Amino acid sequence: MSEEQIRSLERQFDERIARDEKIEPKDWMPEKYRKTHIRQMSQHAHSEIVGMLPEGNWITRAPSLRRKVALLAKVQDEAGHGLYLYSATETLGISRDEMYEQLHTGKAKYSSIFNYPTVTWADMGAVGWLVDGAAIINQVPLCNTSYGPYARAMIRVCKEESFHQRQGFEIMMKLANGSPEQKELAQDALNRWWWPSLMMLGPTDAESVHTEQSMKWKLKRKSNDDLRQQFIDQTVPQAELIGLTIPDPDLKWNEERGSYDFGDINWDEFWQVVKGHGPCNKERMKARIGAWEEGEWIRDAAMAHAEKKQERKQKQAV
Ligand code: FAQ
Repeated sequence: MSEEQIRSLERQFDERIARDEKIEPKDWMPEKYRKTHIRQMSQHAHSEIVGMLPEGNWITRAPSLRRKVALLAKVQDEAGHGLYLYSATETLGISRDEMYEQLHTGKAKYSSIFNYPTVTWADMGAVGWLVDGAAIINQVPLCNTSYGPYARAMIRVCKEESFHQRQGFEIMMKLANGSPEQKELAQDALNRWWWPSLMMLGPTDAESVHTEQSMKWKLKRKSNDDLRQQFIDQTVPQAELIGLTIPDPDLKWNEERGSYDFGDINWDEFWQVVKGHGPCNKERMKARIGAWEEGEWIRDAAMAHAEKKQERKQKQAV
């Protein structure tokens, strides 16, 4: 293809983005657009799959049948989200095996938030309320992202996330209105999950290397800082409603901005976790790599079965 032809395709592509048209797998797209989507979408898929681990830790210890059923359903939903997202990413020309390889070798990231431990039952409340709450705020704009398969996957994911957020908030509400010990558990979980939840929405806009280009391509519709502010403004009144205290002495309503001012985020901690030095990074990777290795026999068996079925079909056709 000549340079002139490429420029013309790029122009047409930019016009389609400006008209808010969805880009579909077989459409022409700039190589960087394809690669950026593979990066973000595969990391999103990995986050859903790794994100099953902190909550999976509590399924056998849920305090009642009702709580167990809800938690089990939630963790299964996260598996489903990971699978839609891997499928959507495959439409960009990368195989699932390559994506797993990138996760297992540390080439691909997954969300920092899943490298924190879930030490009490109240953490199931905090994860649902705060982590899924932040995930919804980040993902609702993605329902309108420019790449069709990603946008469509996000619509279903968001519907399920809203159930997740509510089940978490309900756990927190119940604990916060329970005995003094239960309230303390809820407050302790909020204290531990608040700051990592703010970090989860990504580095500040000034530090975010991808935001500018991703906003131009309408992959991202809102910046990391805007989403963080939205999350804080939405969550503070919820904490007040159930009588819990956000662990930030600098948190203050700013009448002029119509938003909360908040304290400094420990970005050193964030980057340490992203680089693999968080409290549970090693444990999470060990669990994922272990599952992949232990699952080899079943992948082989499924392939052998599919081949036999195909052979039988061919013999019958003769
Ligand atoms: N953790 O330039 P930016 C969920 C990396 S799903 C680790 O701002 P971007 C559901 C970033 O990748 C949670 N790394 O990047 C659930 C980049 O490095 P790279 C996941 C992070 O892409 C709930 C570098 O820093 N959600 O929670 C993080 O424009 C409960 C520079 O950053 C998604 O993935 C981080 N927190 O903005 C499941 C949503 N933040 O790639 C189970 C889709 C940034 O160049 C239980 N993703 N980095 O090596 C996005 O919206 C974006 O990718 C952002 C980051 C906003 C996460």
